[in-house]
Amino acid sequence: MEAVAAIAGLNRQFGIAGIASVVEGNGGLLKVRITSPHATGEMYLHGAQVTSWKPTGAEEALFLSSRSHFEDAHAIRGGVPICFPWFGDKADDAKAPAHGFVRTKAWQLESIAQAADTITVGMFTGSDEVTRKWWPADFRLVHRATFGRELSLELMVTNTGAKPLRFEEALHAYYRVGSIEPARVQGLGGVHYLDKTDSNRERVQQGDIVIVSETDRVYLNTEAEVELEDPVFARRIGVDKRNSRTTVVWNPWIEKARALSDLGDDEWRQMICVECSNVSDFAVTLAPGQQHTMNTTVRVAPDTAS
Ligand code: TA6
Repeated sequence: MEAVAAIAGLNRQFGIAGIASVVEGNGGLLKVRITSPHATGEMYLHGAQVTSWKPTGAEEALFLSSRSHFEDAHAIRGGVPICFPWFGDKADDAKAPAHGFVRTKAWQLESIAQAADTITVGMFTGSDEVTRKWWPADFRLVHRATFGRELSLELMVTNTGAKPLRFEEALHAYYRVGSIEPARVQGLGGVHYLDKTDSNRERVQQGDIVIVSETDRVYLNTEAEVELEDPVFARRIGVDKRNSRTTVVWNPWIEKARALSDLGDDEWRQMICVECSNVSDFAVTLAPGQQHTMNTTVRVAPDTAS
């Protein structure tokens, strides 16, 4: 009964008839469902996580694991999880949750706005007694997702405390591919990267990225737009970004995929993560009251060449 009342209340306040509504999603978690002439999409309040974007006339662009958890304590495996305020393991606390704590937090709906061809959904969260246990700092986060022919995401961080704030962040996007083996990531040739499968050894990318084994790399000091070429789906996914100095590329391949309980054994073939981020030496520092916004825009285009 409570969920029904909460949903009704949120739809009265934010719903747009026939276009955007709050509904009960997997595991009873609430999500905003978008059905516009230009795209359909979904965004959960759990982690302010976009889990679907499908431009009209195109295939779903985001990968979502068939084995994902949809529970308070777990991150959703797929879509675009938000990593904040650290990336990967917390350097000084092995017990801390990987990729920070906001991807398992219940965010609040801030706004749903309709413009000519787009729908923008805004959600927010901030520091509280739980977050301060892991990270003694005060902050406010706003995540806005704009659904249309393109998908645009912006993550805005405000230092609401009295001390400088230093954090890492990533929009940990999972893109859906027809098959990973013939796929290629273009745009990072010549860029230095840290190879997390080889003790973070620093290397230089030679040409396109082709996935032939577990791949877990942090590309450094790059604001380059990348293109994901997917011959099986005969499409290209373009990802550009602003205020982001690192790009993470990840595919777990066979063994790592088997070790992940919330990923189907064979699903590594259908996904690749390309993550606009500010991690490692490119973590962001904000003075009290200061704000930082990282943006990414995703486009899907048929690949006439393949
Ligand atoms: O973004 C790549 C990465 O940091 C990998 O090291 C891998 O662990 C992946 O994220 C997934 O992390 P998760 O905590 O969601 O299992």
